[in-house]
Amino acid sequence: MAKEYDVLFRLLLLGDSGVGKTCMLRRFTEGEFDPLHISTIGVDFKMKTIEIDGTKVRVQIWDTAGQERYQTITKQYYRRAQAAELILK
Ligand SMILES: Nc1nc2c(ncn2[C@@H]2O[C@H](COP(=O)(O)OP(=O)(O)OP(=O)(O)O)[C@@H](O)[C@H]2O)c(=O)[nH]1
Ligand SMILES: [Mg+2]
Repeated sequence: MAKEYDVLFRLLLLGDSGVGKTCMLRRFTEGEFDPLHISTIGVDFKMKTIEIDGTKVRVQIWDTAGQERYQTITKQYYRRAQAAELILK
């Protein structure tokens, strides 16, 4: 059986509530856009495997909640990420 991926990469999405983190993630992983803004509760994640120069890279994207009341939860995910993307409006 072929290996599902060669490298795992953890990416964290950060930014204020409503800037479009969840929309962007859905577009990237599922190719869909839903204009509704349903605030993320705590943290959610999606995965996608892409091939770069023959290497299968599995990107695990953590979608954090922008609302301040979830900060104590979302902060716990910072340490485990290899990269973070800050989205500004
Ligand atoms: N004009 C415009 N609106 C967008 C775009 N992407 C997302 N939106 C809108 O912006 C809002 C963003 O919603 P979400 O993606 O759920 O926001 P979020 O950053 O995940 O918010 P929290 O989960 O609360 O942190 C939605 O109402 C979308 O319709 C874009 O590229 N252009
Ligand atoms: Mg969200």
